Amino acid sequence: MKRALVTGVTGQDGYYLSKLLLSKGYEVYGLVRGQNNPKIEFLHEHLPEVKILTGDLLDVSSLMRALAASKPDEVYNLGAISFVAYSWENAFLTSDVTGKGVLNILEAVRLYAGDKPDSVRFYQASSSEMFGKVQHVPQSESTLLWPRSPYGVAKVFGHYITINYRESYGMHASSGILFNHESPMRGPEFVTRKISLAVAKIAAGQQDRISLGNIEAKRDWGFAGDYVDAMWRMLQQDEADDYVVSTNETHSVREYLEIAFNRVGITDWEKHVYQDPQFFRPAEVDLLIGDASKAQAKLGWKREVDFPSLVTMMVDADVERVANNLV
Ligand code: NAP
Ligand code: F7E
Repeated sequence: MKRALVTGVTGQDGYYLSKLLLSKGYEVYGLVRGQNNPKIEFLHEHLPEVKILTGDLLDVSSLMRALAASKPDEVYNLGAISFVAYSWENAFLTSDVTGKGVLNILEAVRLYAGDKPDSVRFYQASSSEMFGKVQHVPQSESTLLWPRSPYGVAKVFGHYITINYRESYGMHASSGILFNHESPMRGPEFVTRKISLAVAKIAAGQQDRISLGNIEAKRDWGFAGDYVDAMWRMLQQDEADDYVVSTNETHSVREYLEIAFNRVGITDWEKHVYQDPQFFRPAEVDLLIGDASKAQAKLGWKREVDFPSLVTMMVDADVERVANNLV
């Protein structure tokens, strides 16, 4: 039985990855931060087989303890401050957690692995936000990075320190440059879930409008359940490497709105949408579209869920939650 340690287990991807690893027979350990994290209850209820370890990416000794307790074959570093808008207001914290946190866990794994540096396989959750002001369309593993937010800058550090540990110490450390991926488990601060939740409430007569920022922004949106499979595939390769994971399509927030409102039978949706300056960003990433041909060819990965199905899945899940008073 293989053993995996997952940081960020209380997040969207932590949920889908843990489910995938459990279905493959792994013993899964999840790192949870804080002395009384309310999300532990969710884990107990929905992922009872996950063994919870406490620790924080800011605290190397807690990471060493988590490694000693879990004795992992694979470490998936999903933990991060991941909300881009928040990263401008909390740039130091974001740099520490999303950037230096990667060094902390890499160093902990290196020390734990001792004279067998490649005995623990490591996955780093890199991001398409590193492409920022895109220098090439579509973006691939070799596209120049030009981050546009403190979050993006921190991810660039995490990305290169992962490559550096691979090259310096021979660690089996891979980096997945994942484009936006969403699901009904997405946090409500992200635009897709903010919209699906609002649409469900508007349809139920509980809310009249939604305030948004730049609805012309374009993203390459996929389904989180498909993307965690790519993470796992990366760590099954003989050689560690870096891979772009994306759908190779781009859609605007406006298109997302259109499909989401149509799903609940609202066609004159524009009257429900207001633009609010507080949701505009100091520097925007206008367009993201990935080229995942390397992941498709080398990992045999492909996405299963297309954009309209993703929007529909998210709206339907929130309609059901609203009907059952769960949100
Ligand atoms: P998420 O839902 O925001 O989850 C982030 C996780 O990080 C949470 O479990 C959070 O714990 C944990 N965390 C925050 N600070 C921490 C700390 N100091 N020590 C340990 N854990 C900490 O993010 P996600 O969407 O699942 O994304 C997973 C990873 O992929 C992140 O690194 C994100 O930056 C990256 N990524 C995401 C996307 C995407 O579209 N979803 C795309 C590219 C890359 P709490 O629950 O306690 O806050
Ligand atoms: O914004 C625009 C916003 O916050 C998407 C994270 O998982 O993916 C995510 O980062 C777009 C942006 O995600 C609102 O300006 C308009 O252009 O859902 P988001 P993100 O910033 O793309 C990457 C790959 C990650 O790595 C990150 O961790 O939507 N937008 N109006 C809005 N965005 C939000 N949140 N709220 C609005 O009201």
